[in-house]
Order: sequence, then C-alpha cells, then structure tokens
Amino acid sequence: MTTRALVVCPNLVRDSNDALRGPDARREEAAGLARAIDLEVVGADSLSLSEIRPATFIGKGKVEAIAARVKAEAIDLVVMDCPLSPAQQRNLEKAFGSKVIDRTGLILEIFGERARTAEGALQVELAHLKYQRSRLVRSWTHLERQRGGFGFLGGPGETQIETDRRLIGERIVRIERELESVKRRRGLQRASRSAVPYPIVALVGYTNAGKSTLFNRLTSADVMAADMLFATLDPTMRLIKLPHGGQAILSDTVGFISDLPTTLISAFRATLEEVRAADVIVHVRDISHLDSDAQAHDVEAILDELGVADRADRVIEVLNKIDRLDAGARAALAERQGTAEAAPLAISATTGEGLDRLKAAIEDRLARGRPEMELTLDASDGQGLHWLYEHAEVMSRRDEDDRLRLTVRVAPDQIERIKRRFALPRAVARPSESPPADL
Ligand SMILES: Nc1nc2c(ncn2[C@@H]2O[C@H](COP(=O)(O)OP(=O)(O)O)[C@@H](O)[C@H]2O)c(=O)[nH]1
Ligand SMILES: [Mg+2]
Repeated sequence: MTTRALVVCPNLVRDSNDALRGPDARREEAAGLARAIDLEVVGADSLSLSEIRPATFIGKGKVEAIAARVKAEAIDLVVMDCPLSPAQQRNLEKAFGSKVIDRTGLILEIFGERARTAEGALQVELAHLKYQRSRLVRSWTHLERQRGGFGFLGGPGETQIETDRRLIGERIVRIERELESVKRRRGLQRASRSAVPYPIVALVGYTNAGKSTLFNRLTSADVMAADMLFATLDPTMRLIKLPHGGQAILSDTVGFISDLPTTLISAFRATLEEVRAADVIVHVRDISHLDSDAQAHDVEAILDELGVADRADRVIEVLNKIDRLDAGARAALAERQGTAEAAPLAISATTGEGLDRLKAAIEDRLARGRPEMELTLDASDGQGLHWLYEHAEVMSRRDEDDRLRLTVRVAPDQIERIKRRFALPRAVARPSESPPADL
C-alpha cells in the first residue's frame, strides 16, 4: 500500500531574498526527500507567508485550501517542509483530517531507514526520541508500523502519555550509554569490515543529485546471483561488474540536505559513518543545479570532518545531469575534460552518457596499489585460466602456439596464491608506483 503525500513548502516573504535556495529548489528538495522514503508524492506546492501563525504555522485560508485538497485527492499525509511545534502539528492534523509530518520528522524517517552501522542506528534513534519527547502524541505511527521504525509508544491516553514520557527518558539514558560503548568498539568493527570479499564504492552527494538513479543504472545492467544476497539484506548495496571483470559493492548513501536541523547533525554524520570505510567515494553533483558549487563545498567539508583525509586519492567527482545543460555549457565541460587530467567526469544517469568512463575510473582507482603481473600459461591450462578470470583482472591476453601470455592486475591478498600457482610471475613496473620489492 502506498502512502499518498502532499508536500507543502511555506516560504516566509522576508526570507525570500535568499537567492541561493529559491522556492523551486526547496520544493524539489522536499519532494525528493519524501520520495526517498517511498511516499507517493501527489503534489508539491510552495506557499508564501507574511508571518508565522502560532496555532497552525500557515494562515487560515491556506489551511482550508489544503484541507479541501486532502479530501478531494485522498491524501494520507501532508509533509510540511518547516519546523512545526507539537501543537501546530496536532492542530494541522485536525484541520486537514490527515497525518502531518514536519521537516525534522521526515528527515528522521530517512535516516532511520538508512542507518547501517550500529552507531548510526543508535544516533538516529536518540535524535528520534529527543524529538518525540516534546511531542505528547505520536503523530505519525502509521509509517512506523509499516516499516518497523521506532513504534514503541502506546495509545494516546493521558496516563499513557506520562508513561511514554518516562519510558522515553529511560530509553534515552540507555541509548546514550550504549553509544559510548559502540564508539569504543568502533575500531573492532572496522577491522571486521575487511571480511567483505569485495571493495566498497560509496555514492555520496546532495539529495536529488541523482545518486539513486545512478545506482540503479549502474547495477541494473548486470543482475547476478550474488546480488540476491545483498538485495535481501539491504536494497541500497549491490554488486557491480567493472570493465576488466573486477567486482565491487556499490552503496547508495543518505543524501545531504540543505539547512539540516542542528538537532540532526550527529545522526547524519553517524549515518555516513560507512563512507569512512569505503575504498572509493563517488561524489555525485547535480551540475544543472543553481547551487551546485555551494553544495559541493558542503559535501567536501563533511567528508573532511568524517576523516576522509585522503580525499584526492579516494574521491571521484562526477558532474551529473549534463543532459539538462545547453549546448554551450556542455561544450565548455567537454573541453575541460579533454585538457585537465583530474577534471570531474561529466555524466547523465538518465541517458547513460559517460557511465562507461565512470566505471573505468572506479576500476582505476581501486587498482591503485594493485600490482600488474605478466604470466605465461600452458595453452592446455584451462583451469588456471579460469581461475585467473575469476580472481584477477585480466588486462591483456596474447595467444602464442602452445602458450598464453597474460597481463593481470591482482589484489594484494591474492599475490601469494598467484606466485604459488603460476611459476615466477613478473611484475610490470607501472609509472605511478613501484611494484612490491619481492616480485
Ligand atoms: N535530467 C536528468 N535528471 C536526472 C538525472 N539523474 C537523476 N535525475 C533526476 O533527479 C531526481 C533525483 O534523482 P535521485 O536519483 O532520486 O537523487 P538522489 O536523491 O541523489 O538519490 C529524479 O527526478 C531523477 O529522475 C540525469 O542525469 N538527468
Ligand atoms: Mg536517493
């Protein structure tokens, strides 16, 4: 069952000279956030407000107009893209005859769905509890039931509310204690990450930059049996095949959000904790967005804070939505690509343009630190050849009478096996680095 949602973005007239984030951009973002938790967005409207009404945030006429629309279009949920007090939320629910969720509540839902590490999940729950503590009645229990969120609260009776408050308080204390111990264990968790048999490539970027579209596009091409495993565990992690047969897990992360409520900052960082462990980070930018440069700056600042100090080594910058640029802008980008070595890759997740180059760039980045080896095999060694295709990247292959000459790129943990299995491989010096001394 889908939830039909109407997104309402109130803009205060006195704030409207905020040139960077115009009403259209804000509305797009809010609708994107709603879609991120699988709401069916029936409409997204901007409203201009001359002042905030204490009882309902927006004015009476607007409340009535929305109520009429809720009724006519069978809307289940109104997303108010603003901070609502608990009383305003309740009053609006009554007036609209639907559930109401505010910006903080919406973002919490997204984080709750995306938190992957123990610390991330705890931070999100903590933020959620603090947010709820001030609210007498759970206003949005439907979503929680649907997806098993934090729905631990009982009915809305007054004594129940008191009990709930006490329970929330106790739970907050417990979670804070647990967080401390999780932070202490963090080092251990990271060590166990290396048990994952594939390198991890994380997509990061602002919400609406096109991360999920790119994720789907990159992963839908090769549907593999191994995917099923990841698909059931987590729909935002899937295996991709790289041009030379290498594989990696692609991970779609929670998006950056402009004007993130300050109460949610710790939860957001913890949700991105996984990025720290990624082997390659693809920073997806919406190059057609007016605010593109400021957004990129925000993303880079957070990556720095997360401790991705080796940004230049691990991050691939990608300019998405080039199909939306006019011919002149595209030509300028193409020229930059041709001249600068480290120029960001221009792509379109929608049309698929540039994705082959992106895959090659991911593969190149993963291969840094992987030596290339030249091997000679007996032409009859079909099993050996098969093993190499499975466990290494075969960069080139030459068939000579009774022998095969191969150049392969090898993960560090496979070097010893290859040396044992295939006599005396020769490492090929690569211009960017020297091969390990013992090869
Ligand atoms: N024109 C165009 N639209 C795109 C492109 N990539 C994504 N979009 C659109 O941008 C919106 C947000 O995309 P989504 O993948 O959900 O962004 P995310 O929030 O970063 O995951 C959707 O409406 C997409 O259809 C692209 O390359 N070109
Ligand atoms: Mg997304």
